[in-house]
Amino acid sequence: MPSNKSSESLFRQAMEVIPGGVNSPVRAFKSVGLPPRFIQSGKGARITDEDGNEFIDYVGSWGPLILGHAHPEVLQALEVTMQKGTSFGAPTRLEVEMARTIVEMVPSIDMVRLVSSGTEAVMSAIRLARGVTGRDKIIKFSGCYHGHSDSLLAKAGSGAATFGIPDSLGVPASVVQHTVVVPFNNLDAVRIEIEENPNRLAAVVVEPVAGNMGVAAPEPGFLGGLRELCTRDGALLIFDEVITGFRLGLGGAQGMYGVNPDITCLGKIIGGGLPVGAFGGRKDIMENLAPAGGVYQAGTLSGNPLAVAAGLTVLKILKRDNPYAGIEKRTTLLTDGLSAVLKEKGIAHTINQVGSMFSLFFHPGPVTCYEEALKSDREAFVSFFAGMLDRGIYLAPSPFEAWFVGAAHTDDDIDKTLAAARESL
Ligand code: KE4
Repeated sequence: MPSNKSSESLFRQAMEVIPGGVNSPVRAFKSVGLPPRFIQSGKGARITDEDGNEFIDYVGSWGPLILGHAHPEVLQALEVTMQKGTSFGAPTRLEVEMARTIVEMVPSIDMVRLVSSGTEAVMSAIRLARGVTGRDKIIKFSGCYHGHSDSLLAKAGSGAATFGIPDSLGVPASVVQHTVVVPFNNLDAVRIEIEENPNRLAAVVVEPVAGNMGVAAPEPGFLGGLRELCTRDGALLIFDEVITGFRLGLGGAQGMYGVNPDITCLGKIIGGGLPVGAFGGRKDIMENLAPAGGVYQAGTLSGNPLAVAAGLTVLKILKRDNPYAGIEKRTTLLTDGLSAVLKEKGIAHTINQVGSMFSLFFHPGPVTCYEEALKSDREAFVSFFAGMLDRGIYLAPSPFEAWFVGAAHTDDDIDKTLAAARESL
């Protein structure tokens, strides 16, 4: 068992001055019952913890690092940009270039607003949809996560009640009463909600490919059905592509499935590892945002030059090199290999893969929604996670997250990962 003395000592120190010892809950490794590893550095597909243990990294900072850690061109862009200063609170040329790049790469986006996180992007998109439609109600899907804004920290109300209840302390019931939560991939539930409450819906917000229940793909017709239902009812369709944007291809999930939302939320990859979020859509929608329109939204560090320089560089490389086919091929090598080992050992499992993101569920499957994902064997996951960590493979410390393969992962990394999996299962 590799030493983690420094990580354990840092975790004890952290617990004294940071709630739970971390700045984002999932990092605390609570659901796997282990102390978290404090990471000292990363390069390519590898990270090194404070005890000098090196890992092949399948978290990639939860998705942003599709090109790997410390990419030389990203670092170069940051070096050049930081020499000119780090933030001005004034418009810059870089923001125009980023907006034009996103508009050019995402056909459904005519205009885009940059923010500093995925949470901000989705929270602002909801407010915009409510401002444009004059309606309050929103529909989200259980197991889809859209950041921690109040309206979206809701779980399904009991029984037939078509309003959400708080999914966190501190969220007023009065806020989430406007949030209806239905199962992912359940188009009928959305249809019924709209038929029973016509012209009340401001928006449907969805991860077009779910990444936060583990990975779950949209069933055939689901996204197109949402598009149709929203158009008919005058509600806006919001795709939360914070994970899938520029992950599943240059066109994201909307490009992969050929369904255009009214508003797209982005984050992660477009920041290249620095804090960026964005939301964009048709001009007639986006021009309702202050100062052009009456929907207020703001941010001191929105469009920050360093974050934009990093993100722009990543988008330029993705456009130039288009690494998606190779990344997906390597991902399939990994998922096929994992499945073969699990079958050999007679372990019930389901692997849901879309492009370069996937999840392994210790459950015979299928897993098409959160309710099915919850049936997975948690103990099996915890034991697998620990075995992989001990063997130098760094996975998301939760069965309800995705593995991310990137351009920096090599065939040798895949072989090493499969060897570790064989010993860990
Ligand atoms: P942030 O505010 O964490 O930048 O983005 C929120 C968000 C929005 N939409 C989707 C689809 C997301 O996946 C996220 C954040 N993802 C989680 C993990 N899946 C971030 C990890 C964390 O919370 O520390």
